[in-house]
Amino acid sequence: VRLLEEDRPSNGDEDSESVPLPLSSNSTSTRESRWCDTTPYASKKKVQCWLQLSNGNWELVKIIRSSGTESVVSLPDGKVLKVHDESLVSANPDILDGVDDLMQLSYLNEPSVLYNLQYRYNQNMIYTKAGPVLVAINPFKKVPLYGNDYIEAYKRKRIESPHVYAITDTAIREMIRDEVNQSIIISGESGAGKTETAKIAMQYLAALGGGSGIEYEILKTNPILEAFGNGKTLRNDNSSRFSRVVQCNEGERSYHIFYQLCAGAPPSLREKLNLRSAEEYKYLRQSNCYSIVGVNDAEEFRIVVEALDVVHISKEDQESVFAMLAAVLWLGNVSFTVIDNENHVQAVEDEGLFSVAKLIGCDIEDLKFTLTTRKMKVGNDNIVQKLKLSQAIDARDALAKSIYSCLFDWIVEQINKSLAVGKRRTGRSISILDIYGFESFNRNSFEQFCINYANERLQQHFNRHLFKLEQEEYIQDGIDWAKVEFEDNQDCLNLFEKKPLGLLSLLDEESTFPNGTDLTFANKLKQHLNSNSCFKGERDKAFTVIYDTTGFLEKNRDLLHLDSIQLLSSSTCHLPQKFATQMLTQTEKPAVGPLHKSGGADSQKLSVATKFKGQLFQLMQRLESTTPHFIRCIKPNNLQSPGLYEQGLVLQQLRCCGVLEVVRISRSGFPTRMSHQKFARRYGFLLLENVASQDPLSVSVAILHQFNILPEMYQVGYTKLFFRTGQVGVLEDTRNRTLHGILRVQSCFRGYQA
Ligand code: AD9
Ligand code: MG
Repeated sequence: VRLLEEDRPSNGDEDSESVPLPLSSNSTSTRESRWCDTTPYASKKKVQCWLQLSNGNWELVKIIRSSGTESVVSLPDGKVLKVHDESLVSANPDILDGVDDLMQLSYLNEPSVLYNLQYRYNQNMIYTKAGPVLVAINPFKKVPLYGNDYIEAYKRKRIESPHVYAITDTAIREMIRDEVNQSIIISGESGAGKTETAKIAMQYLAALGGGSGIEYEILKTNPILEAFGNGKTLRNDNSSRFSRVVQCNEGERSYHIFYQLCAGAPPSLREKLNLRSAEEYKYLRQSNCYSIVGVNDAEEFRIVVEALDVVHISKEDQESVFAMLAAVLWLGNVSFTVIDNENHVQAVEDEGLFSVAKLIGCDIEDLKFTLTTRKMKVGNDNIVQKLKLSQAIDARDALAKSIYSCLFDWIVEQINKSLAVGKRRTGRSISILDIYGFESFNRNSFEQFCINYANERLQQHFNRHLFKLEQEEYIQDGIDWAKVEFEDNQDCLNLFEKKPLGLLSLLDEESTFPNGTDLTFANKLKQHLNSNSCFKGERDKAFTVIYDTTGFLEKNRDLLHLDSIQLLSSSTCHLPQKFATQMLTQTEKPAVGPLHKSGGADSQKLSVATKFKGQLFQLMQRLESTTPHFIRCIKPNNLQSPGLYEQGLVLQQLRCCGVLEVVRISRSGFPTRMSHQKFARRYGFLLLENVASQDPLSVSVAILHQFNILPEMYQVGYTKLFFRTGQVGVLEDTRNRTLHGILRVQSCFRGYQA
């Protein structure tokens, strides 16, 4: 028995023109029926079960015999095995194959969830709801789910299958209905599809704006943001990154814009900037990768320039932007010679150095001096310290990074200005957050530390919100509900944020010690934090990240010298001057005054981690005042290849980003709910007495009695019935058996007629 007539999907507007859609199985309203079961393998009468194979994958097996502790099962390939019952996990009836909300599954266990997602994925149904959360699995190919026909269909509510369009539509409706700002929070691992998802959401907003609104203009600025903010990594050819100007791993690339400029700049610009091909710049050469399959950098450059025109960045300013990019590239080529036994250095006067001075608009002697010395305050005296080779390289790289980061901020500012011109503000907004997701590699460093910390904060936001929603629904429907205190990740956040003995405080403290090293830092953590269960990584066995503290202190200390900022402020060009001001406000604590007051006072600088934390708090504050909508992006394989679904990889992500947890948490309450009407309609025919004339609530109560559902296993709300996990399974089994019988009788009858 597959789809029964009454279970067929209803796309709302029945007589509306239908858009070609991928098959969507029994899509009923998302929250109405959610059946789950905590028992791993409850009934020996189940025909199908999940069995975990030695490679970790789950296989659907048929039970041939069961002794009570052991069962004989047959695998799809015909093999027959004897297994312990504990290794079997309940599988859902076929009717639930590919449901578009995981909450509709009778048995909510990992293999069932994995199977359901895979079932849909194989049919290009990459979106699935997990209750209130939208799960999106990266197809790594074009899927026929987008474009104007679809947008129109979602707008008119002709389609109800889960989609980014649908969630965006909900956000718009709620913004208007409740007059509350909305946010669409997209998370997932690198390469999982967050940026693409964000663009799809924007596409929907832009289309609703009729192709002329601010949303459309925002969409048009995408090439700029991607050129300056994205680069090729091993995980994603178009990865959103935040620091990769001076360091780049083998096979990866720096930001796209560098390669685009080198490949696409017209001759006059090349001459002005003394521009070479990408291969001639050390920063770009170090990773030994210059191109991306299927991408034409020169063509992309043209698109970016066009977009810069659109946001009204003048041709002069564009040239200044490109000059700054060239300055960064040439900075990487600046080299030093050691001049004494103490490893002190001098900058080599070559094309690199000259080009930097010219592009930044500063004196070459000043540049040489800044890159090789450091002004310090000792007591009341200003002294000049010569830099050693490694320090000079750090100073050079820090300058390159800062210029790039200021350039990025400046561009964003220009875009914002251009978008704001002449636009009426309605006062309400939808924010789309495309954030870097949890990362766990073989080796995890400071970057992962920051990224994962940010994700813990977001996770808390996610938890609080979803638990709250869940419980509010019980209260709204007036059921007897003792509030469940949920276990959140506050302990983990405390581990990061607690003062003075948290990861961030200890890191900052060690970073200010001249003699502090990554090792003394690691030892300090062990000494002070070993008693914290999160520190040991036992918070959740599914997710333990091991960080290597090598390089932590260096990355945390802001190596940009005030001398470098002063150099930029001495520039004859307006961008470097602006950047100098920008750097000062960013690197110093607010209390500290302007440039002239703080010469040499490096101790006043904020560490990278502290700045990061500040930005994170600002972000959270903004999100806190919005109604969030969550999208969890999942990467089905590490090869960026279509059609490949690796169960283990998907499962790990589902666990890490808390999708299964949302599901698990809902188990502790009354996760299955059905309106009185639906319940009465679905099971009423099983009643022995005639109830045709009765109201849905009375019919429902009669069903509950006939099937001996214990009072503590359900609650009757104003509009719905709420069940503990697994309760409806019994009813559903009976219903299926009965229907099976009816169908058999019918087919016999048809055979007889024929
Ligand atoms: V990172 O954390 O910024 O490194 P993202 O942003 O999660 O990462 P991105 O959106 O850039 O990943 O997606 C990676 C690639 O997957 C894209 O370049 C596309 O080739 C592919 N992708 C992602 N989503 C879709 C989609 N809905 N349809 C088709 C997709 N391809
Ligand atoms: Mg991205």
